[in-house]
Amino acid sequence: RRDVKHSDDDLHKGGPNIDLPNHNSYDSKKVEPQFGKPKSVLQGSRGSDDSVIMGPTATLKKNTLGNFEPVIKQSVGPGENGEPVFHDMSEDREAKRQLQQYGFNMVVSDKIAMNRTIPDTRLDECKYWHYPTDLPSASVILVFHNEGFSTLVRTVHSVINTSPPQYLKEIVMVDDFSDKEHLKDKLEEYLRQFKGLVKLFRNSQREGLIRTRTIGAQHATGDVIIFLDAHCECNRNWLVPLLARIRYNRKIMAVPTIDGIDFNTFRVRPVYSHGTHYRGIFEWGFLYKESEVPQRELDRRAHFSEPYRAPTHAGGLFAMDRSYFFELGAYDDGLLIWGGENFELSFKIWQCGGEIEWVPCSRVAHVYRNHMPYSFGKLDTKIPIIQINYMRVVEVWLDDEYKEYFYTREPSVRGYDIGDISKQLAFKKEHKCKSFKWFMNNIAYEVFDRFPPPPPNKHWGMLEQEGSSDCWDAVGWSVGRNAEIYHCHKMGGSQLFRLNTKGQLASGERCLIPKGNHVQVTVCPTDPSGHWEYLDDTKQMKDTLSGKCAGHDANSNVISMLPCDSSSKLQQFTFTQIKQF
Ligand code: UD2
Ligand code: MN
Repeated sequence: RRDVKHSDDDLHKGGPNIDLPNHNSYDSKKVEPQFGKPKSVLQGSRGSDDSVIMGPTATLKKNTLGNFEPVIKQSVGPGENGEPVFHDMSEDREAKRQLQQYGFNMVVSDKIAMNRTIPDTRLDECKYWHYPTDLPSASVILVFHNEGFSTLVRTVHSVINTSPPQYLKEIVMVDDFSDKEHLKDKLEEYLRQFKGLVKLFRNSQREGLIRTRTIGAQHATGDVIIFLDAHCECNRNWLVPLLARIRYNRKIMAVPTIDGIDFNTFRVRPVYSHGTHYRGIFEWGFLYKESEVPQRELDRRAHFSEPYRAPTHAGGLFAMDRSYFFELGAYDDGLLIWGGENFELSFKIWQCGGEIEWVPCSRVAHVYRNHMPYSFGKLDTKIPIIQINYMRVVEVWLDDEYKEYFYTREPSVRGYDIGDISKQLAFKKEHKCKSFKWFMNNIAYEVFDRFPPPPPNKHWGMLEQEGSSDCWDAVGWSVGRNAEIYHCHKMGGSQLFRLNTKGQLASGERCLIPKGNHVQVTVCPTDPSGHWEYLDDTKQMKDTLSGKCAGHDANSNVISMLPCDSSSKLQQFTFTQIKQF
């Protein structure tokens, strides 16, 4: 067991509001650590699945003397402590305009101090961890495309204010070909105050966030790279717990817990209530999901606030050893603009010998936009680029049986030309990476409980009404709404349906279920079955439970459940497969 030492030399001056760490002013009587009895022996012992659990990265002590706990000086002002801020009535038009442009309310953001404090959302126990001081240095990488000014530079301030300077080597900013005026000279001038600690690079063409991150990593010089979105605020002592995990094992990707910043009020709120841990998983269309950490994983640890392993992560915020990132080939450079890169890196890490850990004591808040404000540029693809990205990941990292689950969930993209993946396949072979089955059985084992393998599709396509150009529509997949009938737009989306061999009718990740006299859009039940039957000869959609058939209400957009009448054109529908390419 390595000796954990700490010295007062590590003291440094933090930003205007936050001193990191102040060893002497802590009142230890105020908060008592919750020392649970360790459930199992820590420090490199072997768990039941024969893997090494938790390493000597930190020790839990009864005081915070000598660890990295900051003392926060509370300021007064709009948004302090993460309180919500509102704009005046007179600013309403401008606020709406900015919301439209950035996906968040820049009028409100502009009112909030660059160094505002946010609430400590960590578990109490987090204050008492003592970390080693011989930690790797970090380069924080911020890639951005047409971001708002105050949110972008507040991210920079926040990183500096909350990071012990001896570990923050630099902040690497990469501008992904923005065209907003405030991101040009004004930004460069603003960044001068940081005297070289913040480095700015610019792409000469739009690369998308994925390639831009790799570019940022190439410019970085720290031992560890940490990616953050360009609209984040870091919480107390967020950096050290991440670095400590990588110091213990350089093949660990360490992921902070992401709290939410409201896009309208910039209120900061913890993402989860205390007492439950979540981790990143996926469903078979590769929509990212978070789910309670299985007990089996929790039991590998001794203390509730310790890191735990996770199958994947949201994408934006994580720390990795820089050279390990490049040993893995960085991101697949065939991935376009946005989406799926989290799965690519995650599967590659797990299948090729690394680990992903979520670190509950490291928390960073992120503004979730209300909509995506930017376009994907002029890419000439016939299916959505996100699907192309998913297909690249699926074709490289999934075994055949699992690939089939994806194409069952997304039947209309099967066969699309996704470009060259030979480099990725060669990497997988050379590094003797494990199978997806291994990953599913050992790491992502709750995925099958939440999202069982989808039975094959019996029919899929648009559900087109006979003799018309009208189609079933799951209207934006809004849960609780009734499905309706609209002009067939042939773009897939919520007009693309699948009927599986077990009678479940679905569109995307939503299901359609007869409810009263209508057909309701619902969250799919875990069991992928239902009561729909498609009658090939009469072209009717029948509910075998009620014996009724679906029909277009002649005078409205409504789909009704009616007594079956095979002669009525209003009850005749065909599944028309959509070829988007
Ligand atoms: C989530 C991730 C994001 C990324 C994405 C999937 C979190 C909190 N966010 O979406 O990091 O993994 O899923 O790919 O996990 N940007 C560019 N060039 C572009 C587009 C975006 O540099 O062409 C920048 C953008 O300014 C921002 C970052 O990339 O700093 C992430 O973009 P986002 O905030 O729009 O993505 P988000 O949070 O919806
Ligand atoms: Mn974001």
